[in-house]
Amino acid sequence: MELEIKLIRDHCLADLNEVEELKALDNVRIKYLGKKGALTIALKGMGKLSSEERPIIGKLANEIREEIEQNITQQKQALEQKEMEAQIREEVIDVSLPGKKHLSGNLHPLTTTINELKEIFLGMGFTIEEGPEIEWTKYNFDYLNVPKEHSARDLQDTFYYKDDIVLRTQTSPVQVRVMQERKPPLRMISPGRVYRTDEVDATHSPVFHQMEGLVIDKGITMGDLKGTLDLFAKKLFGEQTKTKFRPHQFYFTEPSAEMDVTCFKCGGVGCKVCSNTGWIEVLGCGMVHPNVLKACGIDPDVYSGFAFGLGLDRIAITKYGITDLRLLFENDLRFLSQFK
Ligand code: 2U9
Repeated sequence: MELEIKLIRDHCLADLNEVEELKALDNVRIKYLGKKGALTIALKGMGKLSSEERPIIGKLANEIREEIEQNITQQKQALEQKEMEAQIREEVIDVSLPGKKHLSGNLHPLTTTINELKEIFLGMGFTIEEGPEIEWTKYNFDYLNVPKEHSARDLQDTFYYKDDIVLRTQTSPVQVRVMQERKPPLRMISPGRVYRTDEVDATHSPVFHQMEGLVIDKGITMGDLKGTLDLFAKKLFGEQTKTKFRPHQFYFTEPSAEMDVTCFKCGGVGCKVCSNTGWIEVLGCGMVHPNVLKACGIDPDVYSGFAFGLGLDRIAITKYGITDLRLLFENDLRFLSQFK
């Protein structure tokens, strides 16, 4: 038994000399000192020893276990030191090296424009409403007083999913839904994506962004419309901006108009941005047509309202001097990173 346990010690110390890393060290400890370890197993034979031999072997066995455990502890400290030094070597930071440039994204010019408009109307007490992009034709056309045979309903203008389901061509259905759900007074804007079967070119895209607004209350007049939209123009393009309204025609408003603002580039004297007119067309607007009020369960003899609609993409490309609408959708980082 003495020889046997000394052999086990020698083998164990030999194995310990081979150890290169902490995990292996633990395996050696288990192999010799573990429950099924060689030394543990050998010492199970202690029972067969004579009463003279037992204390001697016992003492030797404890010495050997002690020696092995000491050796393991030293090795462990040495290996941990070695691993730490390796880690320090790996993690050494050469502070003279330039830092890694973290490319931070930035808001898309469309998002910046939408947020700017939202801030202006929130400041005027408007709510921001959203609604489905896939819409019933009754919300996209019928309730908006668009005649059954109007070309806007045609396939070449509108994406049809089914006879009575389309991709919305404007965000007006959102206002209709709110007018049917909530009673006046109402003051809201509805920004969002709209779809029309337009060919893609420098100024058209089958998917683009609009923002419409609506005010419904007792005694709302064209004066309220002009005052509100004039203030909006001054907040968006600058306090010196002037506005003018030209008569126009929409089915969902009567009377209707289009609003121009003095060119923010040349202040109205005429330049490339305003094609030398001094004015830039910004939006369409009008007093909500009584048929639309009725279709939404609002009595046109008690309430009146005004509405407006603008193309967000057009506002963004005008404000940022972007010459091609497609740049807004092509996700070219060289273009987008200009708006940091
Ligand atoms: C309701 C009643 C009336 C929304 C309006 C316009 C005028 C308008 C165009 C702007 C640019 C469409 O994308 S565009 O080509 N829109 O000029 N939109 S009044 O009128 C409404 C909306 C909802 C219930």
